[in-house]
Amino acid sequence: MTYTTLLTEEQGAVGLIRLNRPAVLNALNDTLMDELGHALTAFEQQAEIRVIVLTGSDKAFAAGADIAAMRDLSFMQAYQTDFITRNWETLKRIRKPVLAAVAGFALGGGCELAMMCDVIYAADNAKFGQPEVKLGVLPGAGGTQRLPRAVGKAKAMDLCFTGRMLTAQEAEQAGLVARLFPAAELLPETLKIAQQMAAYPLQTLMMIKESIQRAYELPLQEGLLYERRLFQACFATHDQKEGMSAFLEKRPAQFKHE
Ligand code: DAK
Repeated sequence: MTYTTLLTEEQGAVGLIRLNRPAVLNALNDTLMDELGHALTAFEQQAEIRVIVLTGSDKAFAAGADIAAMRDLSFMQAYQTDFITRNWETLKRIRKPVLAAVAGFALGGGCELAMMCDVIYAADNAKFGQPEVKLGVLPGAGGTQRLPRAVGKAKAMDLCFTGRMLTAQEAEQAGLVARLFPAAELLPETLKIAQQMAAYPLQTLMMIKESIQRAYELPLQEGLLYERRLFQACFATHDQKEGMSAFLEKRPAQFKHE
């Protein structure tokens, strides 16, 4: 499928999606979000793909939702059409790991999109922020919910009240970003990490994702029980026998993702 706002490619078991609206710093409009949902779903359904990487350009991951497309909306249009909610939800339904590789601006909806991914790797020029207050709105795609969970209440309030940008270094220290790389190395390093993950059993990666996601939703005892049941389920897989046998036999594991 050819997209107008994205570039996609496959590198072995890794599916790479690049946001590609350079003239507007990858501002997120309806077409882009529709295409992103389509590309994510296609990789989700493709058995050979086990990890997905989402990135932008050197200058911007995404500078937010497209302000030109939003400005003239009435409340009734936004409400009745469920303004851009429908095509933002696809990412939440993806069960394979999705890694964000963020260089440059990740603002507003761009920051929220990165936070919807499972891990954020960032370039040292990355800038994160929720500047919606400057536009007379509040973050609308999870910024007030995911940001405090990632960086704590104090920084989240500070960022959302002032609209200031968090540097890459600050974002890493605050726990929003997992690892930082020099800008030129961001994508190669993220792809290397993705390949490393993709060599592990897909079903185990998916279970890890499901279980960590529940750490945000469930009381501790329920989360621990959920984790325990998934752990026990691993003993029904070929790859658990293979992984443990390979360790004991001092040889590399040959996982079959089953
Ligand atoms: N929308 C539309 N165009 C944008 C844009 C955006 N968010 N950001 C940048 N552009 C355009 C600029 O208008 C400019 O276009 P031309 O003038 O060349 O035609 C071009 O990209 C280059 O931008 P600049 O000339 O401004 O570049 P600078 O390097 O000087 O500045 C900047 C970069 C990122 C600091 C600046 O462009 C900026 O402040 N951009 C706006 C950032 C922002 O306010 N983002 C938040 C938008 S509100 C929801 C889902 C999502 C959302 C809400 C609800 N639901 C699921 C319900 C999200 C809302 C938002 O994200």
